[in-house]
Amino acid sequence: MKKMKTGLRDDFLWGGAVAANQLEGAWNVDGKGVSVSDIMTAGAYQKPREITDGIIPGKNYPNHEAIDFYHRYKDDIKLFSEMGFKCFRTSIAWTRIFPNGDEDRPNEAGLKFYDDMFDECLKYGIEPVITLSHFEMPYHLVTEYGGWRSRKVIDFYVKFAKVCFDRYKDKVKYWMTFNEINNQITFTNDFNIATDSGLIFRNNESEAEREKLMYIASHNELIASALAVNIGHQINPKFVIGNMVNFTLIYPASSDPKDILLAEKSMQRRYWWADVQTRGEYPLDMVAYLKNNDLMPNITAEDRVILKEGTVDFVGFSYYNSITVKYRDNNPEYKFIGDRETVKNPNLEYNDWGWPIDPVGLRYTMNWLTEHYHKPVMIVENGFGAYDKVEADGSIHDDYRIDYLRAHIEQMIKAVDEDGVDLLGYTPWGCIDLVSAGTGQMSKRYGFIYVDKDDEGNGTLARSKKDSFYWYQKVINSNGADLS
Ligand code: P53
Repeated sequence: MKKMKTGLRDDFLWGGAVAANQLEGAWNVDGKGVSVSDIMTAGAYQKPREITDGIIPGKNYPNHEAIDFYHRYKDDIKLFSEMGFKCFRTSIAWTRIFPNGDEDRPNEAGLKFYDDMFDECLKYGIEPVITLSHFEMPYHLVTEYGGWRSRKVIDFYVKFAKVCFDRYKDKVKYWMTFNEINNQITFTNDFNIATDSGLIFRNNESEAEREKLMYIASHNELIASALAVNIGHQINPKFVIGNMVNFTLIYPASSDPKDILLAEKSMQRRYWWADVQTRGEYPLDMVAYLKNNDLMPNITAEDRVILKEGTVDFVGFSYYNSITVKYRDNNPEYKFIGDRETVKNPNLEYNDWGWPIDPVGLRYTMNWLTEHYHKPVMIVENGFGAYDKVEADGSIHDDYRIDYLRAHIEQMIKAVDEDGVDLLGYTPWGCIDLVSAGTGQMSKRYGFIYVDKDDEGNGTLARSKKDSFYWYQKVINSNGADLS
């Protein structure tokens, strides 16, 4: 059904989202160093990616070539502009700017690439929305410093942020400090903790040791994030700088009060990073948890000032799905680690990778974030990973993707129109097919634009338009009024 008008702002940022490591390729070109994502092999559904110690010849590292955006960005950005994008969310590969992370001076060839790429966006009136760290820290910082467990990494990150802010201050207005900083709550998952914090465990560290290190690393990242926000605002007071959390809404499995309390405790444990980044202090429930479990990182008086002075302007979040948790008697502390508490939600359908589909959860999420943080929000990832079929004539009928996005955009507009949420923009994930972060597959596709490449790395890399391309073009053109 057609609606005549939505309450979305006139300057609403419709666009798409990607991350440098998942599409640029050119992993060792123009002085780029090795990042954490460069040492991850291809996995599959329920087959985790291997995190190798450096690059081992003969293994398949899908991020090395990815979709070669590094050499094809002009054509790709032209396609984005054809869809009507108002913004394009990507990240700056830290290893293009500081190949090892601890150099004194940045790599000019890396800086130049982003200058040219941002110019290409601006040529079409597309606003770059930039994540500073998206799962791609220099691997050297892992081997030499142990990743974010070291406070020294704060200085390296802040230097990287400052170089980027200075260089691109007239080209980029919207920034985010760390992608999905809270994924590491599932610290038993090697991928999540390596990508978020560069914590790679090779010595059978216990769960307790992992958890402790995760809170130390997180604290260091939060200090780095706050310092970056503060410096960014000094460099250009017009900068709009956000945090970024993965929002996986957590429902109780039943009306049993124990399930409800577990869901609440799980939400506290999963989202406290955003509390610190928006309010500048640790929430009381986390202070209690960290103290009671001997997990409290060393928080200095100076740290407290830094956190207060570096709060964000908006809350960026990704939303793919909700999860549902069930209380078990062997969990009297109402701990949340991840899969252990998660049960299937009989009210929802699941995609081929076991992710539930829950558009109403997006509206709930937008309400929750607004009520907790009182800041504008931006949906910087949302989307449907699916296998696509190319027909004999080259067309791709991805109506399942259109259905998913339509249902989510409908709920997004209700949250604005009926619930008063202040929403800056919407950038669906993987607007052009790229390497899946979680599995390393090409075949888990999100794009409006198809890329001819398979999981073994074969294909021409040619781009083509899916049905969803034309659909999203219409959505943007009508500012969300025409979702048919
Ligand atoms: P893929 C796990 C859970 C939710 C979001 O994920 C996640 C992950 C990591 O896999 O990551 C975000 O590619 C992330 C993107 C990622 C996207 O979601 O595993 O910010 O880098 O590609 C989708 O299907």
